[in-house]
Amino acid sequence: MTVSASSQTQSTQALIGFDPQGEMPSNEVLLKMYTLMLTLRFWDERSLKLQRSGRISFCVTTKGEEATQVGTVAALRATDWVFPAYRQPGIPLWRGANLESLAHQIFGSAKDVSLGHQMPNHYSFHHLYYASVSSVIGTQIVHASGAALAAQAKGTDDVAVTYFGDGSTSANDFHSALTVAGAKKAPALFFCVNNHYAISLHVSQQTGAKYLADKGVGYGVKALRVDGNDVLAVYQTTLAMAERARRGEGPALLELVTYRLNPHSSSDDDARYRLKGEMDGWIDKDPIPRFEAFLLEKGVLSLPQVDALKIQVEADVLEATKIAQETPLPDWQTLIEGVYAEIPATLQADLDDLLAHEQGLSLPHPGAFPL
Ligand SMILES: Cc1ncc(C[n+]2csc(CCOP(=O)(O)OP(=O)(O)O)c2C)c(N)n1
Repeated sequence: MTVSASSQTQSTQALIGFDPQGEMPSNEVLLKMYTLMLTLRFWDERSLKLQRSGRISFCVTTKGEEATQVGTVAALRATDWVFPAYRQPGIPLWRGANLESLAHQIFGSAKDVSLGHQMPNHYSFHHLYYASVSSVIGTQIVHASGAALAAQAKGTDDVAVTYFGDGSTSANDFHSALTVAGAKKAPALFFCVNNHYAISLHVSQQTGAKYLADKGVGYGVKALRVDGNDVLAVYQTTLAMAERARRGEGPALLELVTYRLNPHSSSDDDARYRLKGEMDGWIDKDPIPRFEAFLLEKGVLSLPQVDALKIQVEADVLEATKIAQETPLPDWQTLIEGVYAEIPATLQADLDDLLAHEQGLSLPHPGAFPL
């Protein structure tokens, strides 16, 4: 028997775009989607400025990837569990978290739900069915398969979803999660946000697969490639795959093809590895102006409304971060609380030691810096 080399590497994944005949959100929802995309953009800008001026320690942004968050969450139920990576702040915001709670988290203020124990941008919104962010690449993918199996066992028609990057498809957890979900037809949606980079590693060096979506095929998981910069294409495909999963027809892997327009994080210098000229084409595909043009053309929004919205959203972001910056930090004692039922004497002794030193250190409170 002879096997041709081409048949082994062949891919059937066409890029899915917006279908004008497909399911459309109401005008009210379209406006909410656009407003959230703008909010995310201003949130990124503000976070980076806060980090660069030393007011917060670190940040990851989602510039360019707004449609992957907003298009997916708009198509889900508010009670579908989400297991995020660190680039999905749009999910809790869509589900009703306010900007202030995100701001408290990045400052690690006394009003942060994790009291500064997590890195900035590593949010937890359990009441919004949004699990804590883990920095460890890929761990959340298995959690989604587990939650999907739980929904299946309970006989509900909930789906569980997870987000991860192109680099995360090389993690062991990707394999484990898709293996079990495929075998058990678990109602899970796997959103692979292909932003083309895993820090400095371009996706072309990450895998020999032609497309990341192709990886789903081997697990018996429905696999699709979607234009991740077209919020309506993302919305329509997510809706269709969620309905399919709710009917018991199994999981789906959606490769959302997009591009990271900022460095990996505030600790990264992307000038050292970006391919020359690569960014330009992607700036032209920026999901926000694209969606804005659509809404203007359809008469959902007018130009004066767009301008007013931008001013309002920017002001809201500024106000939220101002409040968080002026909020005291958590009490030092909280450093050692919340893990042990009874705090070990050695830990308390360490903290007492730290407090004794702190008297002489005069650490600046982030709120001491002017905005
Ligand atoms: C298990 C593990 N290995 C390595 C790292 C270091 N690390 C942090 S982010 C990252 C790249 C992740 O890339 P990708 O999954 O494509 O997501 P993106 O950051 O592009 O959204 C790596 C390797 C980590 N956090 N966890």
